[in-house]
Amino acid sequence: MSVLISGGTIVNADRTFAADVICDHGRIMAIGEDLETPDGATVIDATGRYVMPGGIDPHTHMQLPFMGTVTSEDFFSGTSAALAGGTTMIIDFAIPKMGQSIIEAYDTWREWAEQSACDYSLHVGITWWGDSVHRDMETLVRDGGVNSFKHFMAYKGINMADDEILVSSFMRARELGAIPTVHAENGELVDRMQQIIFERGITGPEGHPLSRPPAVEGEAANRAIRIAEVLDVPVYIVHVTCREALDAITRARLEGQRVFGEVLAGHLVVDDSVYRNEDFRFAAGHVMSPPFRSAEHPPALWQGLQAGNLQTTGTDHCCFNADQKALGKGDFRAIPNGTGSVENRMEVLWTHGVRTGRLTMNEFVQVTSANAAQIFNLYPRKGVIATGSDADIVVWDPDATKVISAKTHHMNIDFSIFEGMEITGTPSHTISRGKVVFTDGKLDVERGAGRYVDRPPYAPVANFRQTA
Ligand code: URQ
Ligand code: ZN
Ligand code: ZN
Repeated sequence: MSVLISGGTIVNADRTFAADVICDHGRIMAIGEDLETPDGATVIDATGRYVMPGGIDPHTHMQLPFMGTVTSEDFFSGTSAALAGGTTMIIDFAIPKMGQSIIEAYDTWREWAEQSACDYSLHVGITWWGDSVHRDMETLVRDGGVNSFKHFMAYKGINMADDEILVSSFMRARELGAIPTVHAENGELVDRMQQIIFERGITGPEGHPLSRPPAVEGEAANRAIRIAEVLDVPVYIVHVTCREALDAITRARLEGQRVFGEVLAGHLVVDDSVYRNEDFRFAAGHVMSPPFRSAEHPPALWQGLQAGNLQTTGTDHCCFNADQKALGKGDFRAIPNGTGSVENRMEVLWTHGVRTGRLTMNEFVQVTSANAAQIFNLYPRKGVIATGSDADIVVWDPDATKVISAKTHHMNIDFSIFEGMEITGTPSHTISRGKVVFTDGKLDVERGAGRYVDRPPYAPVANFRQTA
């Protein structure tokens, strides 16, 4: 089954050019001017449209058991929604319980993820430490296609990694040529602040951001970065939300350290006024960690993205419906943390990034796919329109408009953090593994059509550079 995309303008991270594209056997087979239509091919007229690599969302949580419940979005519904928004690959997280074998957790998530409609991969959480974790990290890198390990510096009592775990795991990642990633919030401080704020009688969602101020994130980001500096290992900070964390990343990068930062579409355009809304459902619908920040932070995050100090955009897609959020009525500490937007990332970035002049189209491709593909060693299989690359493509209509709403989105969540946002620029077609799966608003996805994508390790650093 082949597909010809004709008359469009290809936008890659490095350049923009007019050409047709032929896909077959799941790959991009040819790129050129006036290509002949292969026999029986599906033809997409992309005149006036942009042909770009499908998005890679490096941060999702489908089907995650968390805070006494399980996210409402499973791997099929979540990846289907991703495809409707032009994202053709997700990197989700296998998160072991304390004491659980990391291989067992990885196997569990691999099984759940088999339902995916698009390609996927898995970061693996390091939530505790022991000889078996040390050993199993190697197995996952060697045989499991894993080159990134995630550490939650927050969520005390659930899966928090203390400094001892960070040091052990970062060292091991370095030996294996894998990259450590961190959720940067000081979990001890959050725990204490939550208690103090709750005891002061602040029990509603407005207590959530008060218990996790920017300094809590800045401290943790800086600590993770400095640990990585001493151990001479790269580090990737997930969901950077504030100037304090961005400054820590920027400073380290200026010193030549290999530090990467991810920003979520939500944190670029939503601020913390949402938590002061008197409607519990609305305020709790925005409860995630780190929280949305006061209005001076989003412009700083845009600057970080523009300057290249933040390289990737994700969503931290982690959906809880209103009945799940209600678990925290009367105690903000029990509101399940998470919001959903895997379907909206590309259109929000285009509308608020490209159309405002903050990002060029090529930079849009960098921050929505190419950089993630390079950092997580998927490039050039993903993240570029090139002969031989996977046929994961989005055909972008820059003039199409829509209004985002939970009533019309494809995500399995009854709430949208972007409710009412006017969008200009959406996918007209999404192609996943060479198949057209989204056409002018209609999904044609298949459960289980996605494949696990191995991410090989980087050359183990120990091979060419000695630590002091
Ligand atoms: O912290 C995360 O990344 C997960 C568990 C989702 N929830 C959240 O509030 N960000
Ligand atoms: Zn997190
Ligand atoms: Zn997350």
